[in-house]
Amino acid sequence: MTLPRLSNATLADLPAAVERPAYDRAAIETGIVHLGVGAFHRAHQAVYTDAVLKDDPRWGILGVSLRNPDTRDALEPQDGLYTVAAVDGAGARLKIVGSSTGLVVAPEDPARLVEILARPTTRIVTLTVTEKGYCHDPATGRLNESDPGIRRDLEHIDRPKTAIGFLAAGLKRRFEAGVAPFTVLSCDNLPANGETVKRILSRFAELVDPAFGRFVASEVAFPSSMVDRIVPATTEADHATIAAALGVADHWPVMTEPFSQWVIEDHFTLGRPDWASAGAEFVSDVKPYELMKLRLLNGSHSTIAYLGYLMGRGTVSEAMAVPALKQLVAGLMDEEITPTLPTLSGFDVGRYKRSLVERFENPALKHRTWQIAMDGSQKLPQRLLGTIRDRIAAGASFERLALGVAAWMRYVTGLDEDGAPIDVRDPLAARLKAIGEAGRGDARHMVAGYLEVREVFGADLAGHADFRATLERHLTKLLAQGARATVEGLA
Ligand code: CS2
Repeated sequence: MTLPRLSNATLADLPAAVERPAYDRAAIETGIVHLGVGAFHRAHQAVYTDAVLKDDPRWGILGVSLRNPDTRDALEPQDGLYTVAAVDGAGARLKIVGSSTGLVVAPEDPARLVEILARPTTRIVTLTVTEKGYCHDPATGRLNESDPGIRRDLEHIDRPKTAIGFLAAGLKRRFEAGVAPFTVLSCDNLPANGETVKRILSRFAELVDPAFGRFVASEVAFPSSMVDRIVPATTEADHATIAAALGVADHWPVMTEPFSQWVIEDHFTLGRPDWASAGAEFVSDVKPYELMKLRLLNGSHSTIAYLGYLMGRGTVSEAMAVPALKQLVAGLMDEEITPTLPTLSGFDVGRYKRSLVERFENPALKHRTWQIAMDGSQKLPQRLLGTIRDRIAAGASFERLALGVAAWMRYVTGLDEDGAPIDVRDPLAARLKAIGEAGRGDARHMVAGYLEVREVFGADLAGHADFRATLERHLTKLLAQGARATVEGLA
């Protein structure tokens, strides 16, 4: 039997327990353009925004895909509506989110998107384009001027391809027309994401035209934000579960956890939604929140992902079921990460860590270790390497942190512990694999090769003898005895 499709017309037929938009969708205006309408955005910012629209309809979100039409093709026939399922061991809570005012596929008509970005009614441009979407050097946080996308966009600023190119093109139009700039709000897991995107975009703009560069650096607001919600990629099985629960078909539901957090610097030049009424926190400095989250949550996540994958554990909750790995993560957080964090008054870090363990153990979330393992070259600097730098500066140990890095080196060789290929997804995948091959199973050579990847490690860590020796020791053991024995030896 073919089920009818989720849409404005079928909203009224949904089971009573399913939450749905509490406002007139026809009255919503577009105030935000969002670049990167992936699962994370749809389960996070779009949900906070959905909650404010009944009181303030000015902040609907026009979603932009920078690459492929999949999201638009799935959601447009359902009027931009989709399900967010918050799941845990106790069950699922379903909500239909209606904050989308439309979906645009940038490569189909880049000039049109530039025109939308230039409209005075576009007051905020938000981004979740993942770490690599910033076309930067992850070790320094600076624009990578030899990135092919950046070079291309500098030549064709009227029809860009990259997120940085689109932001610049929209702002340039406004600069030329005397229209106040939109606020740029990064929602990616980068350190000081506002300052980082400001540095990258100002440099790009300067290369286009020095006067425009000064405008971006001085007139555009770039609040930093800390975003947190675990949102694994949706599976086929999820589609069936959601359809059974709704009685209508949703071609792209999003599965997530009940937890959600958003901490934002309150610096918006053309206004903003009252996201605080939906639970977001506005602060003057996001840094302590961001360090805590990137290091404790994401640092542990990456460590669990590489070691768990190598142990044959498909999901984070399965990896956490290995007692030695769970213990390793506890030691990593308590002994090596927590001492590097600034204290936040009124914040209970012990409770935060306990809740992280529970979140990682959530049995209903099928969060693949392979998914988190992606793009490690872009993630390691802010997740593990900054913490290692702080530990080195304090003369303190970094054994478990370095094991996470060694496990990444083992993983990106592209062969698992049974000799089967690993589908390594990373902008540097080919180079990383070649380094692994050239090392011929010799940990010393391999570590030396990987440390040469300066855009990840920087010259300081590459030249640190103790860091190098610790990596060699861990990698030797990972290669000879496997991840499980290595973790058991350290936990
Ligand atoms: C994860 C994050 O995929 C990953 O690298 O560590 O997406 C993580 O789930 C989120 O940052 C949680 O807020």
